[in-house]
Amino acid sequence: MGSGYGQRHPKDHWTFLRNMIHGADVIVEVLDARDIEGTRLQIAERWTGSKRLLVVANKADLLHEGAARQRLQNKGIYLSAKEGGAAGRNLLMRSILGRTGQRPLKAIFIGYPNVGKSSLINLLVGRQAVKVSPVAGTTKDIQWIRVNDELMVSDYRGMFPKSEKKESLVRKGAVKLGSEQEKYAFEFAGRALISRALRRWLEKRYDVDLDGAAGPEEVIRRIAVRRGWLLKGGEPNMGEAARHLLRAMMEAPEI
Ligand SMILES: Nc1nc2c(ncn2[C@@H]2O[C@H](COP(=O)(O)OP(=O)(O)O)[C@@H](O)[C@H]2O)c(=O)[nH]1
Ligand SMILES: [Mg+2]
Repeated sequence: MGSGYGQRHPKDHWTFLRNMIHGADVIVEVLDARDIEGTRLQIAERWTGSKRLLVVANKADLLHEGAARQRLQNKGIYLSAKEGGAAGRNLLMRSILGRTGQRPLKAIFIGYPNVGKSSLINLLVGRQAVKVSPVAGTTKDIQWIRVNDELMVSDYRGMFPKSEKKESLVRKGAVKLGSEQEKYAFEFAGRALISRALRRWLEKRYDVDLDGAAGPEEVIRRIAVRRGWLLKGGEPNMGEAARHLLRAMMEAPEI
């Protein structure tokens, strides 16, 4: 595939997505508000065309307080499936219905794994209509859900370009991690050494002082000691701390 898509997800998944896009009235592309550019599915945007596309930058609650928000293409919106409440639900509803006069309208939610597609659908429906999970890759099959007389919604499995590197998928929370957890926790700790804002956020989260930490290992060590994650002999339990750190990474203000 010259487009660079389709290898890690079998080709059928892209074909299926393309067919779904053709069959839908509105396509809601869910992005991570912390990485707008990095979580776009550009090929799907091309299939969609701009008229039917609604861009939703989700997880806006995780952004740094007062962080500048870039303008989204095509009157896209910032939202938090977690904290949006009734106002968020109304904004999403109005934005979808405003794309076209078609009624009932069929909207599909697409995007990277773990950006909050299922959570946004649940926000719309007002109950746990689809499964939400912190683990990437849980939405497997298609189901149309009726929100009301005007709107039917569905989500599709999380997708990402074939060319995307494992490191960046981990950073975006888009892949499940097995034995390499520690390695990526170290990478995250390393980013906290470069970004002062991220470091401050970690310090607050773990009530720990990270100033002057020489490297990622020391960041993790200080957190382990501060939180009492220790091995039998009293040595810091780096594995335990790394697992906690990876969970924190999902909620960090920068990814
Ligand atoms: N903080 C925050 N977390 C969210 C938000 N939306 C979803 N999540 C969390 O992100 C993870 C993935 O959500 P999910 O809806 O399953 O994503 P999907 O894979 O795109 O369907 C879950 O742990 C959700 O609780 C949001 O707006 N803010
Ligand atoms: Mg899902």
